Amino acid sequence: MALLSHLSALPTLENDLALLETKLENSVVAKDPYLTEIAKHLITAGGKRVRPGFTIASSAIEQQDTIPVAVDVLMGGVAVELVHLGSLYHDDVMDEAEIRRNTPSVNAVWGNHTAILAGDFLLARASEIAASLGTEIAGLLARTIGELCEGQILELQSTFKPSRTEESYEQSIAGKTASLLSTACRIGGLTGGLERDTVDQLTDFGHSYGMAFQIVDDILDVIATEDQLGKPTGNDLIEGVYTLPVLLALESDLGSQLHDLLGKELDTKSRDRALGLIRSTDAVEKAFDRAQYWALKAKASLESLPPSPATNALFAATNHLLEQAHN
Ligand code: GRG
Repeated sequence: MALLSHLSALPTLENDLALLETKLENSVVAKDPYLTEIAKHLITAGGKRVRPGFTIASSAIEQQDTIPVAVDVLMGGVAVELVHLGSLYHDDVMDEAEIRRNTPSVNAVWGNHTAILAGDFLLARASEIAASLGTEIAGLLARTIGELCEGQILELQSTFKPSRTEESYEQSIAGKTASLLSTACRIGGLTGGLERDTVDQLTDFGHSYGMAFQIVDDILDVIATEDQLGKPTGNDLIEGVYTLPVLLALESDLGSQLHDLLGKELDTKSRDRALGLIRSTDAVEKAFDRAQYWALKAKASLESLPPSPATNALFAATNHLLEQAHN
């Protein structure tokens, strides 16, 4: 899915993202061309650039006319995308993932040790850029990296546990996903020189959008095809990560049948049975309602912002998110 389908209401974005792309690639050049190649691997493999797109759009919410994007805004976007990339390098090692962005993962090509170090290198470059944007942004990005780790550790603690609570799930996705989307928007507001109240509204928007974004991602893991996902359907189930639709199905009439299948490694047949059970309950519908709750909250945060092409783009991106899970 192209980013422009998220933020197409902002006509300047395509050009701004092209500028960002060059800065992103330049930001990971190392002394050693071998490390540069590894650090560029997932950048050149694609990705939607949702987070830098939100940084740029957030910085522009008071602009009615076409104004060239400021370098600090672009570099803020580069820093958030580098943190996202670093987390993907580490996540793929943890999941032993073979494919990312439809390309062999870094760990699959160069092995786990190199993938971890290259991920660290991306985080280091993100931190250096954040420091050049001032102490507030440096502190914010450092805190966000910590929140990603906290969210991921919480998820790890509940793998293969059908007793995982919905509260624990929400806390985990707030850390591993919503915190970076929230920070992407906040950095856009800060580098765009916006008023504190506006920056806070954008931060809240990013958090709520991020919550909806991860719930939709988790719904798709249950309902989408392997072709659409680029990985096996029910991959989270296989890895023992019981997401919201699974937890809600466990509370249903079919919950005890599902419970009997979970808590251990699944072969393809059991995975398909579990998916069949989940799909035959109202769990997906209920999870969608939860995504909708967060999407409405996200849009409520935008209500008091000035109407502009960028504000409209953030509204449209939120609506687009829900359409994905409702088809
Ligand atoms: C070292 C920063 C750091 C973190 C360590 C591994 C880890 C802790 C966190 C993992 C967090 C993670 C992978 C969350 C999933 C977030 C998510 C929904 C990713 C997919 O985002 P998209 O759809 O992907 O924006 P593209 O490829 O389009 O960029």
